[in-house]
Amino acid sequence: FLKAPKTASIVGCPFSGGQPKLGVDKGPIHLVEAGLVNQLEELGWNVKFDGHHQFEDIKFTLSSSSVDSAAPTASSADNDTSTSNHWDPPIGILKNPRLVSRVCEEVAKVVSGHAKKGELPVTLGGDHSLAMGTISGTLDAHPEAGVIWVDAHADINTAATTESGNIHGMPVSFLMGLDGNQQAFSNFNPSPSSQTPFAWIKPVLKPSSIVYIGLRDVDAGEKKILKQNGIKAFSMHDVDRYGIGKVVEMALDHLNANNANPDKLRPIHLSFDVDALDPSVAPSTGTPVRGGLTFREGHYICERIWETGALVGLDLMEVNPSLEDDISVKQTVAVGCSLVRSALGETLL
Ligand code: NNH
Ligand code: MN
Ligand code: MN
Ligand code: MN
Repeated sequence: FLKAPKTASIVGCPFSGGQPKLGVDKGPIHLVEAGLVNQLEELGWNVKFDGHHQFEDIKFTLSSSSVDSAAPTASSADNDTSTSNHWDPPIGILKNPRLVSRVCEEVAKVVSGHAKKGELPVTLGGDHSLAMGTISGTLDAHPEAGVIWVDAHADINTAATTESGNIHGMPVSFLMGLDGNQQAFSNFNPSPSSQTPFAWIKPVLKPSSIVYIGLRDVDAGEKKILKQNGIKAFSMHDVDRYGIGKVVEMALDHLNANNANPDKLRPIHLSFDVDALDPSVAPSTGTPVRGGLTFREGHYICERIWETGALVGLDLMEVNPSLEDDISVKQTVAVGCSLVRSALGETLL
């Protein structure tokens, strides 16, 4: 008999508010224009894609409602749009907190909606702050899911440790409800028309429910957080020592050892920051760090996770088509599509 094809829902998120470089919002548009939808259909997927999500209405609502009273209002000239809007001034040093929060809240609803229908949400970024939305959405639909976070960076800074104030370096701390954030927002006074940014997030991601692969640029404050919380992380050093095959087995074992239901494989959300790859493989990204994953190592991770049959959510983040030359952009976009195909079952033979 014929098995009905599985459905993948593409969630295109042209959003760059979690970091200062323009262009990362064009990532999803380039990935789709490169033919991703067709490519997944050719793998046998039923692909749902009804256009990229527009966050303009969120911007409009925020900009037309008054700014929260506790926020500093003396902020910057109006022409300085790259860092902050007068309607979304920094909280502490966190940039665009209201916008990032509202966008992620919307993404969480979309992802959870798709996942609850039994579809596989494939979110295309956009910057990695979006993972607050995607992982909240996945955990809403699959509370027992574990996360594999592939990145050069740990993205676990809190409001107390971040040096940049870029929220794409912080999503994991909000998903875990770490202390440094509670404190920073505890004396924040939202206006009647708004709520405290990120208060909507249910901090249900347990430290034992995430594993990192590919780390090589982790801030001092983040190293402390990883140690204090006993979070499993495989750096590039570990990839060199054990090889990618062993590293992925150890990552899967770790998640499944912490499974509430030991007879069942744990559902997996894969959050892939393209900067995990070496800049020679994926040059067009905002914060490239040398010494990254090879083309094959990146693809192996995706293939092996697909092979488990446990994938319930996928993010491909931080492709920035405005950075580097045309050839680099093409290469990065092509690699992005190819990682998604691998995670959705493209086999070599
Ligand atoms: N750790 C730095 C920060 O918090 C860099 C984060 N940049 C990323 N993360 N691209 O994936 O700002
Ligand atoms: Mn949709
Ligand atoms: Mn990241
Ligand atoms: Mn990164």
